[in-house]
Amino acid sequence: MPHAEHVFLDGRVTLQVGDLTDQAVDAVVNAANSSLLGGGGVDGAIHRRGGPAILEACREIRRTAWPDGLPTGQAVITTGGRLPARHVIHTVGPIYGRHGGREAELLGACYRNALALAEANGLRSIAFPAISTGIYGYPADQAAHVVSLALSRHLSGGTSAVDEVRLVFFDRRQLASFVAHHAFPA
Ligand code: AR6
Repeated sequence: MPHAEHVFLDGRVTLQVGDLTDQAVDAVVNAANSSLLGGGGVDGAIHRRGGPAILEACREIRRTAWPDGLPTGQAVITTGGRLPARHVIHTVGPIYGRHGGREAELLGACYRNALALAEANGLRSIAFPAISTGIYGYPADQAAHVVSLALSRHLSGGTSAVDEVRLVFFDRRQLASFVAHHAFPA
């Protein structure tokens, strides 16, 4: 049982420390870049563990839907390959300081669009990493505020069939920062 401090929105959102690639959920979310062709951080870990089927599906998306790359804030879905998760939802977080003050809006869009895609595919459980807070430099305290507001608004709308959202942090310090700065209702 997760600690009560780590459970929000009537149990639909839980925080945990762990490796995103271990999560046995309907979909894990990849903090990708617009090429969709892999990178470091979570992206590298997902492709390493999930195997070549994920990259092949991403290449197909580039050939068809997004030949110029996936824009920041948008999301697409592929197989989970050999991951314990059935699917990967790839989204592109904002690079902090590179979007003329639209960073918060774009980070919120990543979470909203990933959830919308999960819903459109009949998925019920989803696990997110702390998008943009690694290589893309988004300050973790600000991200906690933006992400908790976006999830609160989306999930309290009453139309989402997603009933399990895991926010997975790589270490305890990142999780503690989120707990200190979130804006979930009490
Ligand atoms: N499980 C959970 N969290 C992780 C894991 C993991 N296996 N690995 C890293 N983190 P990042 P970004 C945390 O850099 O900032 C890639 O090259 C990490 O500590 O993966 O959105 C892409 O291709 C951090 O808190 O994503 C893009 O080019 C968070 O996940 C670029 O990085 C996100 O860190 C995207 O940068």
